[in-house]
Amino acid sequence: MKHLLAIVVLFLASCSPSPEPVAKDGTKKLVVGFSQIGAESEWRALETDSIKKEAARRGIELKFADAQGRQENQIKALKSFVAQKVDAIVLAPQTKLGWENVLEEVARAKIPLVLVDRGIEVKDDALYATLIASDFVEEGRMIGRWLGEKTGGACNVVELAGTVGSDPAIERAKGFAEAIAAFPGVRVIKSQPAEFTRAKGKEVMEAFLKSDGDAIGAVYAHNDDMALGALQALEEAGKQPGVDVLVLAIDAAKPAFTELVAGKISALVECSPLLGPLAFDAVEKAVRGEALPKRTVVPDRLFDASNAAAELSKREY
Ligand code: GYE
Repeated sequence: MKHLLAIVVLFLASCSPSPEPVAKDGTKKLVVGFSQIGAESEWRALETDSIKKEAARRGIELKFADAQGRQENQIKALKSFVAQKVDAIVLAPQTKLGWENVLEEVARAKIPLVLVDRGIEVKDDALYATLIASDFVEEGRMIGRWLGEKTGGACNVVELAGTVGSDPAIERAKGFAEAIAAFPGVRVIKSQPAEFTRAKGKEVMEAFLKSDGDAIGAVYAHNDDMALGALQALEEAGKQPGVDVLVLAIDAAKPAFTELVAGKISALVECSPLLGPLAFDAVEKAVRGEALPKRTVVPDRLFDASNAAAELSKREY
């Protein structure tokens, strides 16, 4: 009889749900799922770090899922967050399309979803609470305008584009094209995706140098990492970046910023990856049921030889 009782008690204990996470002050801890794209760039590593640090600072339990560059893994992560009944979800979406079904599942479970860093296209904007990101079209315009003005309106450009179908790749190409349209002599002679990585940036730049060699006046890379890969390719081909070929990019994190100060990169537009504080302000408001603006734009600045050196020691990322 005693044995039977012990077995029943053990059984019940093993079936009881695990206790809800509790914060130091005794209130229930928020549990937030974060679906990250991967670790393709310096920017993304900085964003991951900012989100993890901010969650820890606020006593939020973060369930972190790295999709290793595959949207299907992000969709799986969202489904698993729904199954785990998290309080909110933060999503950095790899591509613009393909979210409708899984976001409907999230909405049915009444879990607020905050988009960070990239936007998506869905029929119904109510599928997400808010988007916190830079204005990628404007980033592209700023670089395009700079190039048009600095080159006196004549230059052949090769473009290293970001991940196909991603918001920043689409919008940075669009903004740049829009700005250089005012300078008919500035032309994109080749454009190819290089996945936002240094290795691909180098590989594609090598191919551009083979096909177009001396005709190339500038490289426009949709992010720092591809620009750093392009620098390597240029130097290995015996070209002097900043003199023979101008290199321009977006992100402006420390490794590329250092090359800007050294004169190898000629202009950078920043894109802040420090989204943790804004993301969790939004999460906490959404969980409380407060209204949020559909979009918060993170402002960006342009840096070149005129202001880079003074900025370097002040850079936060
Ligand atoms: O510019 C790039 C990255 O989504 C804004 O993704 C982000 C971009 C960033 O891999 O470096």
